[in-house]
Amino acid sequence: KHCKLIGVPVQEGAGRLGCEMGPSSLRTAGLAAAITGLGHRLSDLGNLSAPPASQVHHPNPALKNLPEISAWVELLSQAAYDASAEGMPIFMGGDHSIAAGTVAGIARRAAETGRPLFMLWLDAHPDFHSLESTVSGNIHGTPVAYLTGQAGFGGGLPPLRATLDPKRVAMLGIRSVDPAERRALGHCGVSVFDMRAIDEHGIAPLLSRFLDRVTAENGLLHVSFDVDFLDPSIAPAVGTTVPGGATFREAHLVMEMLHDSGLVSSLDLVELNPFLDERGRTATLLVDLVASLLGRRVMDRPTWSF
Ligand code: DIR
Ligand code: MN
Ligand code: MN
Ligand code: MN
Repeated sequence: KHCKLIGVPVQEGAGRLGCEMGPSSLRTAGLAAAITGLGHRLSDLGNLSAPPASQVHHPNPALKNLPEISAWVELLSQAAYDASAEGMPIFMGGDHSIAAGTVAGIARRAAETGRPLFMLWLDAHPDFHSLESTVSGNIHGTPVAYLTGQAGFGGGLPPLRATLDPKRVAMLGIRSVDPAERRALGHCGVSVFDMRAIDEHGIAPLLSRFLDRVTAENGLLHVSFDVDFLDPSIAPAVGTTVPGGATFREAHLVMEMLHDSGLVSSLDLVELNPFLDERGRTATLLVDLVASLLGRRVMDRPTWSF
């Protein structure tokens, strides 16, 4: 594989400062060496620079930093489109608002290649607010609604060249949903595997079902990984911790299964807030999870003879 690291130092979409240090922290934790150590080719394309804010006005006065985020989304959409011509882009956020741009560009690329794009959203939150329904005003709570073409983004975020079919989106790890998100998700076609579903069925069967669909349709798969997917006890460096998240083993299993599927064509690593980290602990865990996604394993299976 040819992996392309792209740093996206955005923090204006989150409720607190610090995510702009995410790319540095991931580099310091050894992301590049972990990837090349597995035999992959790596290009670190550096960090993108903040574009000038867009001229946008939206009637919702609660929205924070919309002109800045709108400009980032425009820039990222083009950057992701360009990077996805060849190889596997890995977008190092930055808060989750960056997915509005990265996935928009990937979706445009996928539409041109004629292959359906699927998305796996690993997060405590569905990020399914519109610019009208958000209560916090933090735009990192809105990208999935935007990308799937829901109403309520006109005049705020740039028009999409290609939308993502909500029936091709699966969310895993969900455990904090605002009332407006719950209503919108109820009838839109997105598969929401919340923590209860994981507890009742196990994470592997749920993920398998989704991956089988992607395989059957010869799809591309974008994975958007929010640090708060993980339980705060193993990943404290995120601004919006929610108890009861994915365990260390569940997270690695997801990544190992994604590797074995051979389906992942692009990745976001978002919401890492190094200011809240404990000596790089969360960044190091993310590096190890990416390694699992790219083929690190304990043994080459099967090794059982009885
Ligand atoms: C909340 C939190 N739903 C909001 N969202 C977060 O601000 O709209 N998403 N933290 O990852
Ligand atoms: Mn998120
Ligand atoms: Mn989240
Ligand atoms: Mn949010």
